[in-house]
Amino acid sequence: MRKYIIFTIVLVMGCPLWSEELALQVNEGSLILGKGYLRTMPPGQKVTAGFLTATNNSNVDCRIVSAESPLTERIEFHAHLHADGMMQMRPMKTVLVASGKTVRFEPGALHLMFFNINTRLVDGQTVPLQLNTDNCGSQSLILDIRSVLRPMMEHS
Ligand SMILES: [Cu+2]
Repeated sequence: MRKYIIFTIVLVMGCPLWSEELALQVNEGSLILGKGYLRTMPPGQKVTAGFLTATNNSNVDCRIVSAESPLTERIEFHAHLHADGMMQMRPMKTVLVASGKTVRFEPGALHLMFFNINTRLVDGQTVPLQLNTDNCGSQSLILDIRSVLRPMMEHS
């Protein structure tokens, strides 16, 4: 352990560029999550989609690397693609939220896919979600559960 620390100090002192980069390192809590919700599932289905916005208020780019929820052990990031006239979903390993930018997970576009759900999702209830990132720490938010039958509300 001590060896590792000394090695790190030498590295930092020996390389001005590297230490500048360290000074730019951001505090956790620089990724702001909002407008989170999860769709209820039609009977018999165990898969559903979740949506939210993620704003990176830090001065470094951040990648969302994983998502956790008590609802399931398997949450993926999916992008929608139009290929050969077909709508396809493509899993993404990570989602980049560039410095100063907002990424929207929304219907028909980038979304969170929840698999193997064994609980019934009830409109009006909530479910916690945590997103883990490389440079922006881990952030949590509460997802509202919304019925697929409820009319979509437009936000101004
Ligand atoms: Cu999907």
